[in-house]
Amino acid sequence: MIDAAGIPGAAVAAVRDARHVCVLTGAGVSAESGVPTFRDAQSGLWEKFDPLDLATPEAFLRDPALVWRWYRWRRDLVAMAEPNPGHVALATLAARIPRLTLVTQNVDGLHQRAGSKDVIEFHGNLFTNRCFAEDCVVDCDAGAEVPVCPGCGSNVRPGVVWFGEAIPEHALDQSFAAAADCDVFLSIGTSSLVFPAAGLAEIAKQSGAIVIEVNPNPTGMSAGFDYAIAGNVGIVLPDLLACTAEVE
Ligand code: BV8
Repeated sequence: MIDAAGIPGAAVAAVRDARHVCVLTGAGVSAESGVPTFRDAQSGLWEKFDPLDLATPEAFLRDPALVWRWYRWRRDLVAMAEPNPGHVALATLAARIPRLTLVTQNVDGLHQRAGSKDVIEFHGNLFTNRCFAEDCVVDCDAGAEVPVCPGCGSNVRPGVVWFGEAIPEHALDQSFAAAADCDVFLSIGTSSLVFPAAGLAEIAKQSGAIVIEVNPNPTGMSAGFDYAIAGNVGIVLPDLLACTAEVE
């Protein structure tokens, strides 16, 4: 049975009857909130920059002011964004099933603003500031061109995980454990290109979970999912939520 949104009935039943659902979200979940995905062509001034070049410690050491201009541009974009129906559906689904673990690669905080609790921020958060030398969260004058640590005077950086940097240990451990324990793994709005986040689906599959992808475009991992639902989160997730609400 395929329902109106193109969600296979067996996928709906798996989510509805799951003891534990683990969700991994990527930039595609925030696209309908007006936040460009990580690999969409960047707009305006940032068009000539590749995010993969800017989101690195090397870029920050080379030109901290440039990197801060990029992150401030993104902070301003996100500050104007609102959670979309996809974010809200995930927050609502969590209240409807026994256990939902939400792991996000996004740094925009929109899941939390939509009401999701205990969000695991696998790649950190855009709005926190960390001392580059001490690697601790600091309060600082974020308005300065390159904020400095009030404690040691080193440059302050945005509290995100850059390429080549380790995932925060707690986030990594919690996410791996949830992927290994869940009955259903939902991979939503991610190109599945960035590791170790993209490896969570395989951990879930190896552990016997039903793995489901939601993405309007096929990804390099689509063939490995039990269900690859082609669609935008703003449509598919509210429909999935509605289907799981239909009690027999
Ligand atoms: C690490 C924060 C080691 C910064 C980001 C194998 C194993 C381990 C590591 C690696 C490996 N192979 C390569 C690596 C290195 C690297 C990596 O994965 N590189 C890639 C490019 C190949 N990984 C790392 O460096 C990681 N660290 O491994 O450390 C280590 C260990 C110990 C000690 C030292 C080091 C760290 C990676 C973290 C990078 N930081 N973000 C910032 O945001 O500025 S990653 C960045 O990419 C974002 O977080 C983003 O979310 C993430 C993934 O991208 P997506 O979310 O998937 O976004 P994308 O644009 O690609 O795709 C969007 C999708 O949405 C598309 O598919 C589109 O079709 C879909 N979509 C669009 N609209 C919608 C939609 N879907 C649904 N609805 C819609 N409406």
